[in-house]
Amino acid sequence: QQQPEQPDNCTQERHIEDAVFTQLTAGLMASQASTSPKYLYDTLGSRLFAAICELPEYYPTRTEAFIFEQYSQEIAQAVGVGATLIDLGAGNCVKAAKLFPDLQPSHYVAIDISEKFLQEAVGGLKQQFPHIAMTCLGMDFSSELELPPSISREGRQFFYPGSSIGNFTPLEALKFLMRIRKAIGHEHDHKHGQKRDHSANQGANNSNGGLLIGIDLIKDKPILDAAYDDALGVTASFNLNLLQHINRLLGADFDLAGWCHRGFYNPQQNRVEMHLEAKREVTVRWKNGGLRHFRSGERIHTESSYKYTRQSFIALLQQAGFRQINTWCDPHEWFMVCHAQG
Ligand code: AVI
Repeated sequence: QQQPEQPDNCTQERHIEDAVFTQLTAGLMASQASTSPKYLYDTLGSRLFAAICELPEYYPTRTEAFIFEQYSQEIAQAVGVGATLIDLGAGNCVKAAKLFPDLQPSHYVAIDISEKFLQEAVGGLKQQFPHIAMTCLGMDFSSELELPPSISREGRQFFYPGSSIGNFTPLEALKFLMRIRKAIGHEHDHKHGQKRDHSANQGANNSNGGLLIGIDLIKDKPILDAAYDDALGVTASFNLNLLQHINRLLGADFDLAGWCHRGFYNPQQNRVEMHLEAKREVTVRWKNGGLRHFRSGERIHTESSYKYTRQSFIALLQQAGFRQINTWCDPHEWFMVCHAQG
């Protein structure tokens, strides 16, 4: 019998390229032009983001690090030792590695889009922590979180630091939290193939899986404005670099000199917005005859970064079915680390 033809790697890559082309051009052609924030992260974009994390104005990285250090014992108690620590968007794995001495995970699973980059980072960690089993998974966890069966369902602790959840809308964030909760799974469900009645189990600690997550909190507008529009112009470069990336992806002809960065807090929507604003009238063209005309002052919305109050994020976790929520903040209450049982 003839086997159905499997798509080869080249065909799969072409499908991905087509999907990127379709998504990007649809965003650029919309009356309010927008692009997904994921296109901010080409190689240079990732380096510029690392530089942002060092800026005096960008408080989230160092504030989160302070909370992890200050409350390491309490956090370890909530998470529990010997877990399978699943790092979403692991990057260089530095944040998770700092937790290893206190959390003592039995297995560290690093997930990021680029598996190659992960393998280098995890390679170094294996030598430092030879007693911890380590796995690298290259996947886009924002769209699917089905983990291979080799990752034990017992004691899955997801780690999602850096307030990255803020780059989802609150509704997307809720769906993502629900997906994490489903991926935490329960040994019982798995063995018996039945769903638990979660409503009847509220408050009962019958799962040792959970989520450790960093959340940026609502604060005075000038602090947020400065964090996303720094004096050195690193965030501006990070935003403008998106146009170079789009030029490569679409064969487009964005001229960076014709655009400027806007980054500000929008208190009506509880979010920081990043835009690129046309300094004058421009027509941008890309391959296959596509084009878009921008008026002077017209903007492309490139990123939203939602901020929460302690209560509003706890409510979101509860809505997603999490329980036994612990929170830790810095003295100014600028940032929060949460642990929730799945
Ligand atoms: C990755 N993410 C959590 C950052 C944020 O703060 O929303 C991305 C960023 N954009 C501008 N500065 C930093």
